[in-house]
Amino acid sequence: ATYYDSVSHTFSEYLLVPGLTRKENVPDKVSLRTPLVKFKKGEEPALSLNIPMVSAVMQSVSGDRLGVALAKEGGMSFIFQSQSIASEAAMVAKVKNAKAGFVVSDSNITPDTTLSEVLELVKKTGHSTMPVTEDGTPNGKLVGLVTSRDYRVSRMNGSEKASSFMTPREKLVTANASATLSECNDLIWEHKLNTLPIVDDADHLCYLVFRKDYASHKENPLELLDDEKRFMVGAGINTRDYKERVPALVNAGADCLVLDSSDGFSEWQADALEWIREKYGDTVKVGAGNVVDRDGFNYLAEHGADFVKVGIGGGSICITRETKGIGRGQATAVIEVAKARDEWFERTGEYIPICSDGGIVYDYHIVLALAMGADFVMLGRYFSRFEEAPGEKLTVNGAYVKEYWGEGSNRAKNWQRYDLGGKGKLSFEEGVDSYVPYAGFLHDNVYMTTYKIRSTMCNCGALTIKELQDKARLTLVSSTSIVEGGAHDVIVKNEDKSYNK
Ligand code: MZP
Repeated sequence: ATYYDSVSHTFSEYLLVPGLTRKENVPDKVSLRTPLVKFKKGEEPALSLNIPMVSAVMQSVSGDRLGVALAKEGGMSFIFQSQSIASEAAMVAKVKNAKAGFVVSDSNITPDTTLSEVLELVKKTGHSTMPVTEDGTPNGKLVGLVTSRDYRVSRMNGSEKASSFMTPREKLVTANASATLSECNDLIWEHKLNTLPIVDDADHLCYLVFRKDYASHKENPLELLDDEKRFMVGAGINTRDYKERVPALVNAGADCLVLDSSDGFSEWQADALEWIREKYGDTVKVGAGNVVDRDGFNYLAEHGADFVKVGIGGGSICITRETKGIGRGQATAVIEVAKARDEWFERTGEYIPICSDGGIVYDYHIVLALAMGADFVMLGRYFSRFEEAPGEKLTVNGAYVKEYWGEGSNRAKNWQRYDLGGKGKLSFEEGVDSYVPYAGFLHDNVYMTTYKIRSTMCNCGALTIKELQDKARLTLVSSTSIVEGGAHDVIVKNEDKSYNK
């Protein structure tokens, strides 16, 4: 046997030591753009992500609803492969066909339409809106409302205080209680932003909540709807039925595929990669994994993987280490594979992104993973808590929870993920079925998480992920200093258990 010289570590055993924060290091200026697939030195990757987060290839995580919500934020879902080929392809197609917005037009809408009538329509669609006028000017004849699906119906309840649910990306503009529709239009157009009217009762407009992510360069909101842009979506495949599954997913419009396996250092994965390359050349993008060391990375790189996924046994629902005794501390795995990726780049001029998969518990773990060399992270538990995740929302002991089950649990019946060429069924469980605390809507959580990532990057003096990787200084911490890192020796008032998540 070979023994490694050092122990393997998890994210919680590391901290970043701040670097010089220059004046330009402000969160709003940080770019989280990152490559998704391999590219040659001096070239741009064919696919990139705007935030370094993808959702896990899991039944309780990546359905089409979450796929749309995450794509809107600039990340990507990998639709789960432990379902029939037809239903996976249908989910992919649903994300690809989802529209960012749609027009509600009503013959009753005229320039004289009252605000409460407009609000009724807004409520009916339950979404954020922007008025469309015939000639495209604020005071022109109102012919419709462009609504996009990213606002929640609950926000339409006029009794809520707007400030209680606003994110830092939003700002309140107070309108006169007797504001006319055209006055509202003026405000909306002046700011060219997405807006949601808030009423104090059914009739009186108190505020408009503006979001800063409306395409401000678009003069005509109708343009937002035919816009050729479609949401990005990925899809999982396995090493058994890829000859049928891949063509169906490609036809459905999947942007990127990934081999979904707990241990990807295998000839089965090499066969699947080679088959895809033979049939599609480089036009179909496919990631492979999971691996935890240099040899595993090099093997998948040699067989043409577009990115490589890292991590065995670190997932929150995973019991692989306990049942089979295989795996490696996630931080150590990422550090070694990142080194292998850099050596490969030096040797071949080909940059193959790596994805740290599983074991992210706190938001800061994401920055650590990036600093250690990951190009993006894959998360299961994190996304399973959101409204858009496929799991059932239930109450347990008076608190809302969502269901979250592992692909290695009996419930998922995903034997293909653990397939070692055996008889085609799960022989023993490698995952558990669980509950996670319900955490609301994806948008609000991802916004906060990415804001934290940007903030930490500023502490490290980095405006890009590449700069973070180059500049980051990491230190191992003792178990006593981990205790020191939380609130300690005080009685915390109104403890908010989520403050450090
Ligand atoms: P986490 O984000 O919940 O910590 O981990 C999610 C990752 O755990 C998935 O992306 C996948 O790699 C892995 N996973 C999924 N199911 C199991 C299992 O049942 C598992 N053992 O380990």
